Amino acid sequence: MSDSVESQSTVENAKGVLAAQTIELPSWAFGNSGTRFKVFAQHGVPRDPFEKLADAAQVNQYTGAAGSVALHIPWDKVDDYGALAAHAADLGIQIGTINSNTFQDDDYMLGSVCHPDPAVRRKATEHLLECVDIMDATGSTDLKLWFADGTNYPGQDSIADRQDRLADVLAEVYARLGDHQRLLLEYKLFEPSFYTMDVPDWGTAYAHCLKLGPKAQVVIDTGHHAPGTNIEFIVAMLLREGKLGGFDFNSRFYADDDLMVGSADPFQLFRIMHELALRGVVGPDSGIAYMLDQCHNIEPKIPGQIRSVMNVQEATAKALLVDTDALSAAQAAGDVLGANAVLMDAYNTDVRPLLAELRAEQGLDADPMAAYAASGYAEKIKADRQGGQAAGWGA
Ligand code: RM4
Ligand code: MN
Repeated sequence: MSDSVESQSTVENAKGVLAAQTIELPSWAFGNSGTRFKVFAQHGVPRDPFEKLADAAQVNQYTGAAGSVALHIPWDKVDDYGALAAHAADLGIQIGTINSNTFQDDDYMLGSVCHPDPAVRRKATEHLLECVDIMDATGSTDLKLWFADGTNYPGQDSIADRQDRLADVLAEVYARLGDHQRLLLEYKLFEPSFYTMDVPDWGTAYAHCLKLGPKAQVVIDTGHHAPGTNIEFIVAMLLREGKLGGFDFNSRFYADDDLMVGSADPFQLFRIMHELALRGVVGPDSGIAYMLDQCHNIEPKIPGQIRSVMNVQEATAKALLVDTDALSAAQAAGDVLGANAVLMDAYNTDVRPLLAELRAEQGLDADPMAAYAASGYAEKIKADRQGGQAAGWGA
């Protein structure tokens, strides 16, 4: 970084944006998880949603940037959601997005909201409406819908009819939303359905959201695309149309790997954050929900989440350091190499000292990973959480 006055103000601006940035954590990241081959149980994992929130609060304590937690229903079902929200507040965090789950019931073998049997569609719809009831109780504003629906074989069901069924259910759920609540529709290219997914891409999600109205927006899960997909283009398009509701951040090498965001392709994460930084929509007032959707199958979970938050912060910091005046000038002049160099200069900046400085200014430890490791919390939960049923993907 040069010492020029301009770059100093760029750095100060970046710090201001970074200080306000928040990244929502997924409750399920703290429970046991694995692949279809094996779930490796870890010691000290939470046994209920209250303990998941306690672990999430640790991530917030050391990063200062993770003040809310997304719930997954029914994995995080409790008798008293008001008590759960109060517990979150006691921990200095809050409950964020409510994620529905219509993929773990025998009835859903041929789909949920797109199922050919109206009784199954009704059951799925009731679940989605229940999720809105939970939002009312927790104060959550966002309902995130991801559907495993689809088909495995050509001819199995009517592609078009399934879209009609989907649209009907979405309309019913949309009508149930309060004024301050949103419906966020997530797409996924494939898996668990292999021939067609009913919401396979951003175009399908966008078309449904457009028809539903302003409270319906699209969620980009970074792991849900074909290899090589230009995700930042999708970001730019949805932003342009006012339909970008949020992100499920994670990394993928091959399919929906759910690895730590920024681990597989930090340059892709930077390119995504660049599109957002350019339009000034990185902060909590942007109306874009920045969430992680990850599973820590072999690494410890709390540090895995801390590292992920730091990875997002680093990509954001680099994006905020792009010299936008120089970039615009190079673009206007048709200076291909110059424009690319402006971007790469920012990407190649080591922003770790800047973030360490910011944390110190915020009263945080400059090194969140080391501070958490030294805190003794990991040892404490291993000792304390004896007995009971460890929470897991699906519980
Ligand atoms: C799905 C999708 C959803 C997530 C579930 C666990 O693939 O990404 O967002 O809630 O997995
Ligand atoms: Mn997701």
